[in-house]
Order: sequence, then C-alpha cells, then structure tokens
Amino acid sequence: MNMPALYHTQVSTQTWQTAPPEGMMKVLTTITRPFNDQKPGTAGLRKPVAVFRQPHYLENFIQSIFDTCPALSNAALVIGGDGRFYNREAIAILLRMAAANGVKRVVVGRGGLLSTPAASLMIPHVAAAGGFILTASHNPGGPEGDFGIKFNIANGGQASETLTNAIYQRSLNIDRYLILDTAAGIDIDAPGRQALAAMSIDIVDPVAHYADTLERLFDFERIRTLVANGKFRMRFDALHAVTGPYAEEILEHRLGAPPGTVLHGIPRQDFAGQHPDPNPHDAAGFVRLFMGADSPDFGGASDGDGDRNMILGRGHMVSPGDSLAVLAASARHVPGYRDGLTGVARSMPTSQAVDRVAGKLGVPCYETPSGWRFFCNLLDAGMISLCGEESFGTSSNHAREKDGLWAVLFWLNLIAVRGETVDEILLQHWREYGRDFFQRHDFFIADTELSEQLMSRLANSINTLAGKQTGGLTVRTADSFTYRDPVDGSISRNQGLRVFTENGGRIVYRLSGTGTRGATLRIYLEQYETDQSRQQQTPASVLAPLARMAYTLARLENFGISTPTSII
Ligand code: G16
Repeated sequence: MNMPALYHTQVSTQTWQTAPPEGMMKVLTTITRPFNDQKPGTAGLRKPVAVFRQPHYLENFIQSIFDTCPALSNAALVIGGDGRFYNREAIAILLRMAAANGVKRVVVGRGGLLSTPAASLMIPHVAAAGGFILTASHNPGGPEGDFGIKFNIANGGQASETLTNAIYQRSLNIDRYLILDTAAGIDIDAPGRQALAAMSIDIVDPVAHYADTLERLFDFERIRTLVANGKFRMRFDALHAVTGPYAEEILEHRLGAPPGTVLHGIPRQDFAGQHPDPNPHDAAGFVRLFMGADSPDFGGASDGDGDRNMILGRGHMVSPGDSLAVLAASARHVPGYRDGLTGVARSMPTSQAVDRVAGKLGVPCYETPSGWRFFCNLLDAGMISLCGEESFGTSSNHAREKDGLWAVLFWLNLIAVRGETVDEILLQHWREYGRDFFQRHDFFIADTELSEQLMSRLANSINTLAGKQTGGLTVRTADSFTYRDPVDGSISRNQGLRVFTENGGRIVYRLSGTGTRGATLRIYLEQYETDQSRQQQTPASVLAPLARMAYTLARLENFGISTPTSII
C-alpha cells in the first residue's frame, strides 16, 4: 500500500510557502481563534448543525481533544456516528485531522455508522486509544437539527468530567489546528483497508462485532424458540435512526423474527423529521400500537444513536426505573449474569426501585449524578454489574455506554425463560418489592437566565424546606446532591436538588444537560407504594399531590411557568 509520509511546515495562513518534497503529503497548520461555547454537556458537545458548520468550529474542538490527549498520536482510533446530517462531512474532516495529528490507524464503521454501544465495544476490541462518536443522541437531525461529537477513552467509556473540562479549557486558548492538505477522498462505504498519508483506515462492518457480543451474553436458543412458536408477536421501532441495521441483524436474522418485526429500520439523515427518542411523548405512535386490542406481546425501541431503550408490553410501558429493577432481580436467568451481580447503580433522579432489589440481593447500590460517565469508574473497578437511568438508559459491565438493544434482548431472554408476559413480570415484581410510581415533568424555558434564576432561588432555600407543609404533604428533608466517586474520590457538586416527603415521596429538580437551545427544567416525581391494592393506580393520579408540591416549592408560577412541555 502506498503510504506517503507527512510533510509539516509552519505557515501563518492557509497559503503554502514551500512545496512538499515529492511523495509527501502536506499538513496544513491553520490559524484559528477560540469559540467560547465548546463546553461539553451531559454527553459530549451538542449544538445546532449551523453552529458546527461555522468555519473552524468542528476543527477547533477536534484539535482541542488531540492537544489534550497527546497519547492519541501514534495510536489507533475508532470513528462512527448515528448517520445524522453532517455525519459524513464531519468524518472526512476528522480523518484529515487524525492523519495530520499522527494517528496511526483508524477504524471506521461502514457508511460512517456506529451506534454508541457498538462504538464503545469496538474501541477496546481493536485496542484503540479512544474514539469519536458523532451523535446528538435523541436530538432531532437534519440541516435545522442538531449535531454532536463525543470523545470516548480506551475502555470505551465517555471521557471523565476532568478530561472534558481540560478539553474545554484548551478550546478557550486554541490558536491553530492541523489538517492534511488533500482533497483525496476516503470511501467510507467500501469495506477494507485504505490509507491517508501514513495513517491506515479500516472500514468495518458496524454490526457484526456488536451482535456477536450480545449473542454471548444472552440465551439466543431460548429466544429463538420463543420467537418461533408463532404465538409471540413483537415489534422493534428503530425510529429511522442507527439501530435499524443492528435490530434487523439480531432480531430478524439471528433470532428468526419475521421480516417486518423491525419498524422504520432504514437510518435517515433527518430521522424522517421525527424526534428519535424512545419515550411515550416522542414515540407516541409506537406506544399506541400496544394500547389496542391487537397489541403485540412485546415491544422495544431505541434512540438516534442506539443507547436508549423503551420496553412495552400489552397495554403497558415499563418505566425505566422498574426495568432496571426487574433486570437486576432476574439477572440469574441470563447466561451473561448467571454468576450474580457485584453491585448495581442508578443515577440520582432514577426511581429507587433498584435499591430495594439490591437490598434483598445483599449487594451495594450506588447513586451517581446523571451522565453515563459516572458509572464508568464503578464498572472498571468491578463494583457494579448493572446500571441504569430514568432517561431510558440501561446497560451492564459488557460495555461502557448504555445499550438499547441489550435491554431489549435482556427482556426477551427473561420472557423466554420465565414463560410470563411483560405485565405478569411487572406485577409480580411490585408484589415482592413494592411499586415506585414515577414521572418526569419537563418544562422548556426559552430564557436560560430565567431557568438559572429559578434553580438558584430554589438551591438557596433548599436547606430551609424541612418541615414545610404543602397540600397535605410534609417535607422530611431536602438537599443539593453531591457525589463523591468511591473509586477516585473526586467530588461533583450541584447535581440536582432533592426533596423527600414524610410519606415516602421524592421530588428532584435539575436542568437538562443535553439540550442545544434554551433550557429544560426537569422535575422528577416518585412515590413508593407497598399496598398491593393500590399498586394498579395510574402514576398520574398517585403523583398529582407530589406534582403540586413540586410546582409550589419551585414557585413556578412566579416565573411564568405553568404547564409541562411533556410528562414522561
Ligand atoms: C445523556 C447521557 C445520559 C444522561 C442523559 C441525561 O443521554 O448519556 O447518561 O442520563 O443524557 O440527559 P439530560 O441532561 O438532558 O437530563 P443521551 O442518550 O442523550 O446520550
């Protein structure tokens, strides 16, 4: 293979002052100025496409990563994304910058596709020093939509807060970036090895390694039998996002589900104009399929980049906190977890259902801030086997990201082994552990300053709330959540405000860290119920008093906020 060497020269503009010696490729040192808004949020840098397309914007951020992580030079990297608008252009820039920064080898998902969990698995599989995942997750796509970039480290997990802060600091001082001066295109649709200067590029099947990994964790034979009996009907909605090819390979080809089981399986750059988030608000059409008399027995859906999941049974969506608790309680039925769990973890706003399971199993349960990266230290240290979040994310120690199809297969494995429906499994779980009614009320606030005022006013009064009575409920205790990482001792403050009531209720307030316009206030409500005769009520009716208290304590009306944008 012809691999020309690199030729560096110092330039102060994009005009070359000297020609490269024959057979060498030029590295262009482009002078740039910092942007001041490149601080990664809950999971990477997410912005409207128009922001990313400004001259130098993407390049500045990528170079800030290369400058902060010198170990990436001379190493291997994984690159792939959820296929959204601007994915291909961004990959072309990334490849030219990786070559210019001395990266030796890059592994790219064919077509530029890699779901977030598949990329997380691929990074350690090819012994890469890290990976770039091009995604804005569940945010809408297309020219008017969002784009995003996430940097994951050698274990496949998201960069820590310390690292993302260092990258951000670098982005505030950046004055140049390196890029290969070539128009030579790389064909990311052609499997096999190509080269860009001294860097080799392997275009790989984005699905095979991921599917093989899941096949080792779950009892595919039992699931095949369930699917083949002809009575069991399931649907998976890929929402025209990245999981289509993964779900078709696993559910239809390897497990034998009939063609058509996977809905909206073709990834589209704009997700067909939809919001690719598997929840009852954004995937309402799919949820409706399960509410009628002709409902399938089982449903799953995933988001833009394949890390979220929604689980449905006949007439029922499984609340993410319940799903995590059920999986933890039944893990022994699944080959990959047959030896038991070392521990479990949930993000703070997630319902406490899994805590009750951990208590009974006699294993520790950790409460972390929102953001998958907080689970990674615990996973690396072997302290937890399963973890999950209210935001429709669940996964295990097999990866360092949440994994949508993994959760779907876990449920299928349980149904196949237990011979029970989703409903039966849930009801039995509530009988044994009690039910945590749970809802999230989201309020879009166009004025970010107003949202910050609201939160800081509440934060300032949080320590005075104990004993306060509203609508028949009394505050037992209230605080601002601080996390101390039990592995490295790092402290993360201001991770949400918590209010606990005398009757076993909990309210949590935080601002979303994944939006790209305005702000979203999230209010999480939870009420624990052990009385079986009351466990069949709807979350809306059980949580109504708590919602009233939550709105009153936050003085939403004073801020001109009354109706939630969505209730999930
Ligand atoms: C991301 C993180 C999740 C986190 C979620 C919270 O999800 O990966 O760990 O729970 O954001 O979002 P917010 O800050 O908006 O509440 P994803 O699927 O967007 O990558």
